[in-house]
Amino acid sequence: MKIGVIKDPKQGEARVGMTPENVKILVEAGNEVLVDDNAGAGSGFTNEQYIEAGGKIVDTDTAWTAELIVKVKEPMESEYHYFKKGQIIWGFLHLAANKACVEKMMEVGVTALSGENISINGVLELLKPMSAIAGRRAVNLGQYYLEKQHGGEGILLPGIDGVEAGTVVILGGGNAAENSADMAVGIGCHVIILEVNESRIKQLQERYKDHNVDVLVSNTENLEEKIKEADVFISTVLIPGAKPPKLVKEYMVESMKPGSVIVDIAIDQGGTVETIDKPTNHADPVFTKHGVIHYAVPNMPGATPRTATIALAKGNISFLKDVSVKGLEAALKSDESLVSGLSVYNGKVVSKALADSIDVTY
Ligand code: PYR
Repeated sequence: MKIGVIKDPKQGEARVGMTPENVKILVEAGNEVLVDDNAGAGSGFTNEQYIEAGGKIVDTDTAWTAELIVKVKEPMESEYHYFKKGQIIWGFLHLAANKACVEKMMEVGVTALSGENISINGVLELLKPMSAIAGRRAVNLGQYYLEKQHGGEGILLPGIDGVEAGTVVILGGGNAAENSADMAVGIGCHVIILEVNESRIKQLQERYKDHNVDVLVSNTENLEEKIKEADVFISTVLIPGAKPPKLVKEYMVESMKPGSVIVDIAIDQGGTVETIDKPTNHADPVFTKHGVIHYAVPNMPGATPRTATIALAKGNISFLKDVSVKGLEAALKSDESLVSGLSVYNGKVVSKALADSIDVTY
């Protein structure tokens, strides 16, 4: 199969969907791999390394002629004209937040494989390392924007002897949340986690029992109460394949401390905070509303591309190999996990969560 590795045009996106090592695996399996010029540069992989691995360096137009397109993020509007019938597009596509892209995919008849929805034994294995990066970065970003010169409250999150530490409130108790909590605990913050699932609450309570962490049931009352205590508020709510609800209402944001910081990790799926109308980007990542700094960048791991590319390439290679060697239909028949990532099939939306989120035919 002809595979195209695209240099992702999303602002601040320096990751790439394939390392030279993965190109070698796919070439040895009988594929032709077209690598967009300098696609790996942002992640520290040179054209020469891809050539040595058996790839061909081409321009963007040529890379997009491939049957299997490997991206990092959803196609941008500037890329829609490349779509062709029967093409397979792979990436962290977050289509529930990208209706225009889905409509174009339906019109042209492409297939979309959304890596973030791939579930292996109930675990979103490909999303997991990216959530970990976003979760860890969220605490660092919180600290950065809390500084006075960045418009923040002017507090040092870990505190110092005799002066109390800051409070990090985390909405949701999944993988991103756990990574944020680990970071916040590691630097000595007071952490509050709001989670809906009872057995998960118990797990988190056990995990953090020796630390300054409160794990509480996530409901409106607790959210209203605890958001007021937050120096940094991190939203990690995820409903696979779907838009999450706007749980954080404007009046809750208004009740927050002036100069506190919101990091909405959930913004890639549409966001959970009423005061965030649209995503920001790495070049202009924050805005202030009601005195609260909002960070809403949807591709947070794009800022640490070396780490993130190595992790995502480790996750996607077995799927890309299967699709390219067996063909899409056979690969889907033999692997339920791959099916969980299928959002659009030859122009038809096949994910109910996606169809419901953006109101298209299922
Ligand atoms: C990202 O890493 O940007 C995803 O969308 C998962």
